[in-house]
Amino acid sequence: RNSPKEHPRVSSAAVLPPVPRSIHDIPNGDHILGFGANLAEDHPGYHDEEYKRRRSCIADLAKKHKIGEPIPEINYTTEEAHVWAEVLTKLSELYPSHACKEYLESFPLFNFSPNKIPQLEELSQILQHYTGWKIRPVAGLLHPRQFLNGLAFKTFHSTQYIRHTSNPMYTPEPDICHEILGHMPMLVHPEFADLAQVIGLASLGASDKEIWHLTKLYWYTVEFGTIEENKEVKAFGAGILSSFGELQHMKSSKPTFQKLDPFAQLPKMSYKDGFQNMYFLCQSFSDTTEKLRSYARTIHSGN
Ligand code: NLE
Ligand code: FE2
Repeated sequence: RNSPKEHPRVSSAAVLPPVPRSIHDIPNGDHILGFGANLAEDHPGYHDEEYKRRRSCIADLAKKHKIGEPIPEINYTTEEAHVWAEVLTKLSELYPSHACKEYLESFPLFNFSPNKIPQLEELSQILQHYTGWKIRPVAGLLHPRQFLNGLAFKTFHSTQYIRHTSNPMYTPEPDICHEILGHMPMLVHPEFADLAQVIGLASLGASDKEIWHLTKLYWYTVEFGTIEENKEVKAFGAGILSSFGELQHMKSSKPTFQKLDPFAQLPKMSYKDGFQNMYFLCQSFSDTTEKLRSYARTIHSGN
């Protein structure tokens, strides 16, 4: 009577990977998606063999990293340091008018300098100090299940290579500039950190379909979320905050804004088609976190 046929939820749960009990149960080496080592054809680094070699060299270090050990230091080249300097300098012009107040509050805690690309280990220690979060290096875009599961344990999987020099103002995939300038200042803010963790906790033991929906919720908040401040739109999503072009686009008359309903079907995510056409506009982090929690309850009450 307990046969899988009569209990479809039981049978589908049986093929899911075991629910991780700690960060040690989450592999970071064998679930890399997206461009990975083989950059897609429309990636700016696609025709640059040296760039690809450099990237995979940095990615290999991430694969070897063991939890508890310091994150390996990268000796960034002068060319790489120039990319960082340009990205930091240009973005800093827009932050005062385009970034949410929580971001602006946290930003000075990091003492970012155009002269040096910050190392993930020092950033991880700053996060630990303020919100107890940690960074774990990863070789590329991690599979959504492993990535979201990491958030449950206050762990942020981060790439360590840098975007291609040909376009410092936009990259279709995460790189160190995106991780640092987009995510780190937000993750030292407790209310935002809770929001991210709620999505992570919901992902523990979720079905593949639920993981997909949570990935979209993550995408439209942590990556591309906007927030209303005194009737103005400000960015809190890392994908906006790390791109000069996207920040300007967000404030232009082009995109539309919607309220987020975590129960509704969410639009398809786009990685490579340039800027977002639509952003979800939040009223506050606590309000959005509550909405996400209500959705999360439906996942874990299913059986
Ligand atoms: N478009 C962003 C940037 O240029 O920094 C990266 C988005 C990664 C999801
Ligand atoms: Fe990101």
